[in-house]
Amino acid sequence: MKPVYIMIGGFLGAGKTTTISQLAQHFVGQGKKIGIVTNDQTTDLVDTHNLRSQGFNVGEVAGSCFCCNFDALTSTVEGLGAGEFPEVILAEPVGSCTDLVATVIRPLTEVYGVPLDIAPYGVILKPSHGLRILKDDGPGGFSPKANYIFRKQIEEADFVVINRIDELPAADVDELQALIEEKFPDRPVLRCSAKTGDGIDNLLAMLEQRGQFGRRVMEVDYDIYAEGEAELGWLNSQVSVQSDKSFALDDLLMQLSSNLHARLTDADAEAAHLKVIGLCDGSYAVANVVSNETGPELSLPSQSETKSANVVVNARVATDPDELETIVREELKNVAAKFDLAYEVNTMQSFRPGRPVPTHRITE
Ligand SMILES: Nc1nc2c(ncn2[C@@H]2O[C@H](COP(=O)(O)OP(=O)(O)OP(=O)(O)O)[C@@H](O)[C@H]2O)c(=O)[nH]1
Ligand SMILES: [Mg+2]
Repeated sequence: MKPVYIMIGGFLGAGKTTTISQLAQHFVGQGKKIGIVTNDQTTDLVDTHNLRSQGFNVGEVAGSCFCCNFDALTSTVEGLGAGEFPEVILAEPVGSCTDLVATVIRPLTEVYGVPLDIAPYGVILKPSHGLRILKDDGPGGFSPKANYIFRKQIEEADFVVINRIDELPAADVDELQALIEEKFPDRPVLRCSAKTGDGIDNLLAMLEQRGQFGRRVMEVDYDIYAEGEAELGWLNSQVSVQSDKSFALDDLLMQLSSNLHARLTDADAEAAHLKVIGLCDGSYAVANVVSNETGPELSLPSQSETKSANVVVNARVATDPDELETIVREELKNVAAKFDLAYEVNTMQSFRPGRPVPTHRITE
């Protein structure tokens, strides 16, 4: 049996990791060996910590995206099993990448020497920005160039998943579906909640289909793509905190996310995805901000009291990375003071991603 390769695309904060976790649980429940590949421009990935904390086998491509370091993707896939491939490989590309059919799926089929059973390529639509972007209703919080990436992601999809139906008004879901069908016809549209699991059965059925999939190569203006990516400032940091007294890990993460959200809103810097994970003694919590409008949420409470924790902050925000770093450093200081914590910033990287230069690009 060839290993099944499932790649789940979609914009920053769309719900890729949450969906992959649902899929992974399903396959593990079937007794299958799975492996997950995460991807980001630097190390210290909240997603990797999150999925590993759930007990999954995770390999990380850090330092460049799948498309620009195709060999890192394949070597990470090969490293997932001890000498043999997992039966199911779940891959999460960077949420600001597009052109993944030409630069990842086609090369996996046509260049990579190991035969894989490649599932249809699904892209998760992020409603908070999607509705505004697809309606051409103002800039949607981002610039037209970042919006270009959002649209291109949907254009190359074999199918589109409208996520977060647990909280979206039915009228919005209908409107989103109509917009996708109008602007990107011939792509099945699924409705799903990666959080509750609603609709995951339909997603699984879609992923089992085989046929004319992974073929939507498209024209991409790499100048616009590069500028759109660069407009989203990137920050990854890892901080250790400790105190003489116990503190509630969930409260700490929520306070930090709320402070950061308030600062970004004041600075008119739209969050594409801000995520914070706190890890302590076998327990962990995650807080996220997926748009300035929606604000912070504790997506995974730990209910832990602790005297020390490891906190990882990943942020993609439409702002200057130096300004983003200043905000994060100041709010770490403020929150540490409020919780009476000593803290140490172990790593802090902030930058604008460079121009994507794919290893392979197969458009024939
Ligand atoms: N209410 C609700 N929240 C969701 C759903 N899916 C994901 N989320 C939340 O949305 C946030 C982002 O989800 P992720 O799965 O981390 O998104 P992602 O696409 O992997 O994000 P990046 O890796 O940063 O691009 C988290 O707070 C999730 O808990 C959903 O179906 N319903
Ligand atoms: Mg993710």
